[in-house]
Amino acid sequence: MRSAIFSLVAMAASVSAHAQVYGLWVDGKDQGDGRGSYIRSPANNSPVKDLASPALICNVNGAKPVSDFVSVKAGSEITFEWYHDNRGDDIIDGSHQGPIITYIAEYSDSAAGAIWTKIDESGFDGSKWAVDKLIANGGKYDFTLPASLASGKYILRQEIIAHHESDAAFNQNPARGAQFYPSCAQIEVTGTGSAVPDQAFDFNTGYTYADPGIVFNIYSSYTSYQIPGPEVWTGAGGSSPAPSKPAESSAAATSAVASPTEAPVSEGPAFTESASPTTLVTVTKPAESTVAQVTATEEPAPTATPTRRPCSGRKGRKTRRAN
Ligand SMILES: [Cu+2]
Repeated sequence: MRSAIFSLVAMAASVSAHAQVYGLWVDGKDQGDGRGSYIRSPANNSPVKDLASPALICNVNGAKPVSDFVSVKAGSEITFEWYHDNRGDDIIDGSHQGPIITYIAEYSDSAAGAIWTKIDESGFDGSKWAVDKLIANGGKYDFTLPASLASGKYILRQEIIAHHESDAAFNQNPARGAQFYPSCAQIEVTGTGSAVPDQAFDFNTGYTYADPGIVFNIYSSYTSYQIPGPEVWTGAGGSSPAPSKPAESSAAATSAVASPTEAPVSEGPAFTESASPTTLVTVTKPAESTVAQVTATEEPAPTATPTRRPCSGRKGRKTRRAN
């Protein structure tokens, strides 16, 4: 059914404006290229948009263990280092504004199910998005691993959610929708803590198209943003109380946020839909035929809204087809 909606029109080699993770730093120390060794790296840097897809958890290939674990002490500062096409480049297109959220789960091969706990989040602070800060910081996003965390193997999952096309819900308009960039790293935690992350969050059921932080119109005026998912875990203990949501994010989303059911309709005119399908589904493996990773092209330049570039346009660089 999904494949009937999509089309294979957009075959052009994709110079996308997306992002993925190169590797981790621990307490300021570069852990080296983690792609395919301790990062369950996807085949490319394309987003996941279908909330029902297993790829929402740890991206395409995310259910496959990789060989290595990064050793970290509980309480360490961890950095995910993101990039666009090459390490240290422009990181991600500036249009891809949105939050950066980090979760942890006790290690499992599949990483699936209600096993996740949120340990860090950064959304919109009133003037800047987490993604703006990520770009300004050369692709590096830092957070602190809870000091109370019990030792053992875990999966750390950090995601960018890009909101440049999320005025509509993906399940109502597959050409649009929030773009998720999940990245999962395998770590082994040492220390004497005993806290076990226990939020039991499941991405495929916990993230919904009714979340105001998932269907969000970034082109409206807004002063706050409600980060999706649970509150940051407070069971971590540690030396200081774990922060709950920042005040700005717990405030109700502004009226600028259209209600999920109305968004696709009311926002329609602002983004004229292309008559030609623009999304390519790559079925990566026969066994994963339900894992439809949306790749390559995204929304064509909205004919009625020339003010924002869509995913693609990167100045002075290889151009990609705008179909
Ligand atoms: Cu993108």
